[in-house]
Amino acid sequence: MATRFIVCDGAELARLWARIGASENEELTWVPREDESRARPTGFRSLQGGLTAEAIQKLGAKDGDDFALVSEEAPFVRAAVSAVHEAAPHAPILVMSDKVQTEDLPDHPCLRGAGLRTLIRDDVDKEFQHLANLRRVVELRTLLQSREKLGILLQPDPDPDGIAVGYGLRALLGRKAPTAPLVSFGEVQRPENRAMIQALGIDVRTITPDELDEFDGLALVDVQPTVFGESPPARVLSVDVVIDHHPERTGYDAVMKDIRTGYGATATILTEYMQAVGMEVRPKLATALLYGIKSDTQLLGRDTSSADMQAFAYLHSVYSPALLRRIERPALPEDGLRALGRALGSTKVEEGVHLLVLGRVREDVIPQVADLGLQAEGAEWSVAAGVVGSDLVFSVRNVGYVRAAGEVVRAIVEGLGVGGGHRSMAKGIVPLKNFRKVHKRADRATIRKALLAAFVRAIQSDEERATLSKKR
Ligand SMILES: [Mn+2]
Repeated sequence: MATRFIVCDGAELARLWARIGASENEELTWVPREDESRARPTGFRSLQGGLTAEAIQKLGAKDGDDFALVSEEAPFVRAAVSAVHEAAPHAPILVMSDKVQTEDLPDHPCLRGAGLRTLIRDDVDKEFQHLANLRRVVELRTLLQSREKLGILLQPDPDPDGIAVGYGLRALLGRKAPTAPLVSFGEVQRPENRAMIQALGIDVRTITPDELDEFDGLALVDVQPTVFGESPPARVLSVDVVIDHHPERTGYDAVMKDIRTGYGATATILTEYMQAVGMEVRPKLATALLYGIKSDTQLLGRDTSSADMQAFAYLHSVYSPALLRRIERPALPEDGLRALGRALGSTKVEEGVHLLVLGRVREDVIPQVADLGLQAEGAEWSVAAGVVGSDLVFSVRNVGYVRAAGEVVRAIVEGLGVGGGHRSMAKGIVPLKNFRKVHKRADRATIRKALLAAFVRAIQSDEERATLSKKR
């Protein structure tokens, strides 16, 4: 094992090091200050002859050994760097100091600066953050433990973040679905989100505001009461708990509120709670929370805080990749694959747009085909369209450096249907009767022609606008 030579400046720092607890492969040396010659700290030997290359040489460093210089004084560190460099030219040096900056030191090919007390301080601060989270959990548990039936209310058409947090809160409280169901005023609609609750086996009950009466406890997660319309039901204006990351709203009472607007996902708050109590996070729950963070931050893209990154990293060590794949890539039905085969049979990338028209398919096939379509050579945009019920539904993906997909889709569906999305993904829905009003028919060829023309037009007009605004 490589040896670490620890060179401490004075008795105080040597004792500090000794208290932290030296590792067995550390060779402890110190350079006494003027009045310290008899104050030798236990376990340390003094550097014979002071801070010189000869003294360092006598330590007998071999190839692969490291040096740490522990000091708050720049002259000491400078002298030590030179001495070590001369005696052991290839030995890496770690300078541990809160005051000495590496810029003030002589050039060295392999030197790194680190804090000393600040290293411990960072850990201490982190622990106090855990403690603050622990306090929240204790509050939560105390507040809710005597409630017979707790409603965990999500926003209407719950998204993965809300679902994961509801699921996680229930686990944190040690409850099961019968005494703490996840409820919502509007059912889970997006096919991706349905795939999530299916893969995880989570039940989200759709209820009416009146049905809230059956609960003697109410917790809102990833949502705040005043989101439920102009005049929300009275029951939601006075609740027990709100845990959220959306901008703080007023006009309601909550016994306990934990709103962290700097966070990209509420799932991050829940993950911190679990870390704070030292709860074992099972792969299923970790997968749900990880997916919640991933989808709310668009894979740690915009609006991501370092807290989200840390929670994500923590969850990443326990989640189930197989389960996540099942959520993100739901199994494609055979007729969906055949529809894809027909569409691919005559596929063509035109003006950077790869458009695949599937005909009548199950809705979750459409976004998956859009993902796939973007892999076509020359495609900057991928559009997958299909007929679901009485609507024409299309999913859009782009390579990211072109105009925002959401804007393009909004331009296309204007006056015809609904649509929107983000920079690189979007979705549009146009009722078939509206489509027929404009295009007479709604067969695959007509849909293809109409959508392609609309996309090329929308993308180009966006580009023109972009060029114009640049010129200005
Ligand atoms: Mn959220």
